Amino acid sequence: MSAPMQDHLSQTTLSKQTHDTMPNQGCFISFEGTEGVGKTTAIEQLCLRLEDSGIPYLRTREPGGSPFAERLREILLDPATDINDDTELLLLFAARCDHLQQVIIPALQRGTWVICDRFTDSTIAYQGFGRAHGDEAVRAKIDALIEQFVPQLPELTLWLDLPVLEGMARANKRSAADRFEQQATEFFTWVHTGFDVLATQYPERIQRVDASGNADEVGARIWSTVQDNLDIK
Ligand code: Z5A
Repeated sequence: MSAPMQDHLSQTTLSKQTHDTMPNQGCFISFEGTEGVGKTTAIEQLCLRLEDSGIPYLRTREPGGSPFAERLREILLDPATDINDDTELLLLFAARCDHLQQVIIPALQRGTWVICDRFTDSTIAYQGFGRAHGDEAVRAKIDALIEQFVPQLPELTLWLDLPVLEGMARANKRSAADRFEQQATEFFTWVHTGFDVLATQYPERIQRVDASGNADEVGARIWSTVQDNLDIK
């Protein structure tokens, strides 16, 4: 399970940040994938590399990342929460709206990189595909919410791709399952399809990273993908 937001403001300047899309802004990177693919582990490794490169970063997660959104996270993940799919979707966007306004946008504006464990692609994959099996009307609802309430999308999304059962086997070694983790394998197979569809739809932003192999191998693949896509030396 990923850590709540951690602000790491390096003492060094942004001089090593050479990405040229928004030179005065921090980069926004999201991590995506089905359950247990190793996002938390991979994010820890990326943060160490950013630190070595003198890049100030903020590590955060969804749902959550701001005090109010963390309260919604507790509700969303609680197995005792009994809500319908629309309510779940709106709570996720309420959390996201607060997270963006209170945490993500201010950080990017002060030149801090934001490393976010899950973002809007998870909503399309989990709510749009896991829950609704790719139903176009549900996808349209999610796209409309993104259009209305998400002024900033990640510049780079790292999709850690692993066969669903391998991810579940990694995750099952841990503590009790939350409300999402209790879903059947079929749910996560749909979620995986959702990420696959998104990677095809947004090939510039979403980079698929092979999440098989040990943590160091995955970490090295991620660093080289970040370097290639954001022009870090
Ligand atoms: N959700 C949603 O439905 N809609 C949305 O819009 C958003 C989220 C934003 C958040 O749960 C849930 O919210 C999520 C989707 C839903 N539910 N699910 N499932 P979360 O943040 O608590 O959980 P998660 O995002 O799924 O992450 P996770 O299950 O904690 O997994 P992970 O962070 O990807 O993996 P990890 O903790 O780094 O690693 C899992 C285990 O594998 C751990 O024991 C590691 O030591 C081990 N590991 C890691 N890497 C490796 C390698 N390379 N080899 C072997 N073992 C490894």
